Amino acid sequence: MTIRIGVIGVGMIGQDHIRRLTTVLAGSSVVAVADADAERAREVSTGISGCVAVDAHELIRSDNVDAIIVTSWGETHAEYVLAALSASKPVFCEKPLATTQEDCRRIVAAEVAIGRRLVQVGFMRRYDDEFRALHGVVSTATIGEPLLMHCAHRVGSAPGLVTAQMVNDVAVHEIDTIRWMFGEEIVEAQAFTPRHNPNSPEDLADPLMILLGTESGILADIEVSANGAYGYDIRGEVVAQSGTAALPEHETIVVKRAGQFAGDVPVDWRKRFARAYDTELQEWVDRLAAGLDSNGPSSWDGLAAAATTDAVHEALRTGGAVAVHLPEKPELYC
Ligand code: NAD
Ligand code: ISE
Repeated sequence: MTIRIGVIGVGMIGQDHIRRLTTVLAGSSVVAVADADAERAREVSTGISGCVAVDAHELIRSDNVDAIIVTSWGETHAEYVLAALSASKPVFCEKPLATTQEDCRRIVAAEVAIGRRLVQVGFMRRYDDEFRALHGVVSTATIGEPLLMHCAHRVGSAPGLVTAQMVNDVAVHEIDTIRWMFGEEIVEAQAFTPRHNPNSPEDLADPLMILLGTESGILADIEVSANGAYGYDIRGEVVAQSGTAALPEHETIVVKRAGQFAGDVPVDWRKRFARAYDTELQEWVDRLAAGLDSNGPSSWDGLAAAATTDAVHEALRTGGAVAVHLPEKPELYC
């Protein structure tokens, strides 16, 4: 069975996902696209055989669309995910699930009312070979009880980025990674703005340091840098009772010559996580084709991430430690 997919939001990642669905992965076709920029939607549709450009809500309701991918701006995700749930259709939503905790709670409530896991959130690190290997070391207790995690999310340059996005769009990946790595909720957040990077606009909190505490007392720090200038660098190291485990340099050939060594740093997320995005979407399509609901990052994971980003924002405002508040976890996500 071929899954007929409609994509809402055909900017950078929307087009990248369409490329992988139509040229790399198996089992699906892209039959409709929508974008607030109708001309962009039309242009993208002309490059895909059998694809039409339509209004987003028409796309969701269409009998020709089996499943939906939402890759529009974060503020618009909740509207489309809720509409997909009203139509009882599976929906893959890029992160963040929604930009407010209230919207995430509405999505969780709608999904729980249906009683099926129809929503998957695009936390693709869970599909990355290197993050999976790190998770394997931690979950098999090879290095004993985990105590600390150091994370860095360094972006070479991010024109137009604002401080709220440093948290909701950038650090949100590490927030999900930390919950997934240790299988625990985050219960407390602090945030620090150290000496400002002169490469960045004055009103951007760059770099930003976030400290998160988990239920069992593991402490995780996240460095978020938006204008590090040297490339896209994602780092993660777990410190445990009897050893440490860290992500390697990503897929680089190390060249040694003239008394020095060198390798490539990826330019951005498209190169660093290319295989993870492939795996994430192929597994999603395969489960739908087999008549199975999603088993990937859920609406609950989206809500837990939003509760943590809210706490980080409050920590930035108040300068103190802020508790993360979550409702009781519904059975659907246990
Ligand atoms: P983008 O600006 O390149 O593209 C977004 C597109 O959405 C644009 O074409 C815009 O016109 C369209 N859009 C805006 N409002 C809309 C609406 N109401 N209805 C329909 N279309 C609308 O942004 P992007 O970099 O592609 O990011 C899109 C989303 O994907 C964001 O939520 C972002 O956080 C997420 N993202 C995730 C990853 C990842 O690593 N998982 C990477 C990049 C982006
Ligand atoms: C982007 O939206 C992503 O999600 C990328 O994975 C992230 O690394 C980047 O910083 C964000 O802007």
